[in-house]
Amino acid sequence: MKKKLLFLIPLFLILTQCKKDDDDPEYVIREYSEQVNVDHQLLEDYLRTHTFNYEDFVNQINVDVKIDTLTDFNSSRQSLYDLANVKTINVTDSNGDNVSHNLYYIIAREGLNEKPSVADSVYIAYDGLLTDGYVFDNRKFPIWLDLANSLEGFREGVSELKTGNFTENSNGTISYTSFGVGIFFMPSGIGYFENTSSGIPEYSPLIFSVKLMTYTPTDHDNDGILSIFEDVDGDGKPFGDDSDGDNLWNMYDVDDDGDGILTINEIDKNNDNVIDDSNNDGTPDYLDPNN
Ligand SMILES: [Ca+2]
Ligand SMILES: [Ca+2]
Ligand SMILES: [Ca+2]
Ligand SMILES: [Ca+2]
Repeated sequence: MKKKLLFLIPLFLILTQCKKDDDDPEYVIREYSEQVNVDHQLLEDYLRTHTFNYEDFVNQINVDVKIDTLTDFNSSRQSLYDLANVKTINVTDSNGDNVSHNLYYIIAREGLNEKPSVADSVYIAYDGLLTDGYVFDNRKFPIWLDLANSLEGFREGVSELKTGNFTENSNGTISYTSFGVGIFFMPSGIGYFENTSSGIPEYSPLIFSVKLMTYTPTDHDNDGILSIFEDVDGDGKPFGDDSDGDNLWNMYDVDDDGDGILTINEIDKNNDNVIDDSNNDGTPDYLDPNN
């Protein structure tokens, strides 16, 4: 275990040295295919050499995720690597190739109720840290975040959690219980990649622990179709889907087929609560420029 922990140090130095390339006018952004293997190695070394307070999540109390190094004194504990699931996410390289990225994730507590979609707004408390332990963001009290505008690794992780229960207290505040808690470990390609952000160096793998209090199904363009259902190609994500080719994704486009009739006025003209498909060709009217 100790040997692997030492391996983290030289690898981090390599990353820091590469950062100096910033001053070089010839600086070229790395390819995802090149960076992803470095990041996977760094993350897997981290996962194998760390653990967390998983016992605390067996009952339903409100506890924080505490990540700790595995040492000779606690080596019988399960490592993060033992506990992690992997979700693969494709990112397109400059030559058009799909590069598979691993989102390593641990569901510390599943939660009880619904999962948000990757395009919904979530009410969450979270910590964000680097593999060297530096905490770059900390939200002890929950805030609303739009997953559609969040890092890909972040929204793919948070959408694996379920909400819990809430009760309104006599003073008007709300208490949340039994909500989902997760820990997400992402290579930089589904994080900030070459960008720096509040103390995060470029090409940094990121770690987030997240508590999901509640969420709101979100319709970004208010056209009557929830953003997650504006996923025309059916890949589970509405990002990049653009039926009329006007460079405005359907989730932000109030006239999805570009026929001059607003989607909201085309969905259900006869008010029977069924989405209209006048010519029965399988394409609903709001996506069919000829209807
Ligand atoms: Ca919509
Ligand atoms: Ca469009
Ligand atoms: Ca739309
Ligand atoms: Ca239309």
